[in-house]
Amino acid sequence: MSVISIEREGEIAVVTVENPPVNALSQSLRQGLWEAVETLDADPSTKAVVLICAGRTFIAGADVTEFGKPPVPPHLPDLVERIETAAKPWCAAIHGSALGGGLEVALGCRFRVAAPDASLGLPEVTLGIVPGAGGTVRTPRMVGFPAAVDLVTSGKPLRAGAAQAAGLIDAVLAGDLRMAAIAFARDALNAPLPLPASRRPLASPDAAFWTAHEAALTKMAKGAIAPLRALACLRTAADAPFAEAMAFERQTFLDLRASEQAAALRHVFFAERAAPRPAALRNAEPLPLRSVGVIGGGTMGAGIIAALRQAGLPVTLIERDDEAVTRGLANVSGIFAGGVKRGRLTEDHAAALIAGVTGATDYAALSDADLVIEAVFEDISVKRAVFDQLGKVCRPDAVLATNTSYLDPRMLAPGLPAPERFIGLHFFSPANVMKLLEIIPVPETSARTLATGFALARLLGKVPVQSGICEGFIGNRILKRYRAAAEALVRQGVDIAEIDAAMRGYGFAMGPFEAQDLGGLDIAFLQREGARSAGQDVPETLGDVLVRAGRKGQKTGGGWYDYAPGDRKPRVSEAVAHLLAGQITVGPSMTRAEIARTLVGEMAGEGQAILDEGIAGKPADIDLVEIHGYGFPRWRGGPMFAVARD
Ligand code: 3H9
Repeated sequence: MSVISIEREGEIAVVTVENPPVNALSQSLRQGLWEAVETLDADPSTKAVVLICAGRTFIAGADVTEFGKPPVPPHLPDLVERIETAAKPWCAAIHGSALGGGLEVALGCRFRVAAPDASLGLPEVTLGIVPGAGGTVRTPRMVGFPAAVDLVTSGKPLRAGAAQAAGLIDAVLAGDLRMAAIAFARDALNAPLPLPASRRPLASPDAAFWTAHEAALTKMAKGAIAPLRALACLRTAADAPFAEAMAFERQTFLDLRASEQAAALRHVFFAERAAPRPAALRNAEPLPLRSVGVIGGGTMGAGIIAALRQAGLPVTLIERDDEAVTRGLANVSGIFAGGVKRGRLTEDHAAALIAGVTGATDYAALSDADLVIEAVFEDISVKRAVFDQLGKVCRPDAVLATNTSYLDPRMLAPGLPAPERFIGLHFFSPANVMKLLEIIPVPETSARTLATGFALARLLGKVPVQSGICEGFIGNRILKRYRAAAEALVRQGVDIAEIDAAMRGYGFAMGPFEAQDLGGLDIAFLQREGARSAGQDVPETLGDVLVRAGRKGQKTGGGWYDYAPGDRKPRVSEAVAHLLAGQITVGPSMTRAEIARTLVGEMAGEGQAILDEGIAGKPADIDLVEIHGYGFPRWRGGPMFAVARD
């Protein structure tokens, strides 16, 4: 089947691309488009060409599956140039997403029009590469350098309206895009043609512009190379003639395409796309989700409610008394108010979001909920009491979920009628921000309930990973080993600050000790104490020594570090050195690279144990957990990927 078809509407030819699922620029599509240009150039009855796509989107980019292979002609930069120099003007009619190579093809067209909900962008840096077909050279000629730098180095797309305001497209067209684009092209023939993108004049910024962007990007990229290389391409586009800038961009693209970082980011790209739809659930029909109940309006419950509301679901919050309901609703409002303050939400939108939350103290308010998520205190008897109530009031087909992070879900709902609808849904705090959702079936959980968990993740835009049952599930179990390994290094005489610096150097936003100071050392301490009082043999950790001395982290003015009042900057602590002195035996010194390699190796070691025990299904799941729940640098591909490539 041909990926290209051509139809005639009078003097306008319509070239339709049909290369499912996302019209990626495979070799056959590039070839097909090339031949379409040739055919239409030779056709005297055609005066202009509309390029449009079938299916859910415009061309979503180069075909990422071809990236591991040698490039086969026609190469994309040549195709874009061929379209740009066609004898007839081409007009890209964009719906869905015009991304990467898709936008580059559109930039080769003389005109670009888009449906109101279309988005346009150059996400190449998120794949560890730079645009490779003129994206860094043509874009600034259309929108100027400040906007081009944002588009190219952030990888974030623009919606059609913003793209038009920036000058990236000529018009936003409502209604039937094909008909509107044909009318647009016909009209355009009545006026002189605009210059092609490659021939438009440029306003080059001064050196200070580049220095400022370079400094900001170096800080933000935390070791990722593509954003800075993309900036270098843009700078070349400012300083060099068009052809030279194109050659520089192409070489950078080819170099990066073969890089470790690009391989890691491709691994994450495909893992993320596979995660929401596990093959094992292909035939399982999820329960439709129309309304959700949340038990508990504390930090976690409020975050979950905010996430549900942002996905458009009405939510009922249950708390134990009116005062707690008011507090819970205030917590949710606080999250939306934060969104307004940061400019992410309008006042009206925030008001509509909070209006969709109903507070209640009577569980009967959940009698028609499709899904209820319990987010109360981590205590078996408190949680059991919740599921006891839910078993009485909820529909027998309603899915009932626990958000426990450490308790064994099998212990939480004994005697629940229809236990096949019970499941663990482990959100990460703040639940409206963090992308990870661990999904934990118990032995009774049905495929339909499990599929509902995955459907919820898709609705919320989360990255779901199925976990078996073990202490801490996948993520917190690896975290425990990571922290223990970091403490082991301290016991061998490695400086706390050196370990944190090593992990920051590796690409984490924070090292393990800074992160504990921020989150508080007491939660894990209390868990260990709980296990000790239940008779388990839990050796004393260095963290325990600090908590017993009143050092619970930033909130007490000190943890692994000291903090000056009102200042979050960690300062090396004499007091900690003194407290831990008896536990440290100075061993051989380690470089930062050795420290990072040791700790990532420990994470991967725990990941392997988790795989061997069947707790996780595949290494990529562990990588997703670490990247989306624990700040593992995305461009390293996750601990399993990184260690396998080491
Ligand atoms: C580039 O263009 C470089 C150029 O500058 C230079 C070249 C010289 N290739 O996400 P979904 C598959 S770099 C191959 O679930 P949605 C995906 O794996 C590229 N396959 O759909 C999945 O497969 P399956 C720049 C791709 O509706 C299926 O399509 N472009 C590609 O939620 C559906 O994907 C990008 O980075 C691809 N490029 O979202 C765009 N893209 O069904 C990346 C997707 O077997 N793509 N697939 O699991 C996206 O952002 C989203 O897919 C999109 C649709 C928004 C388009």
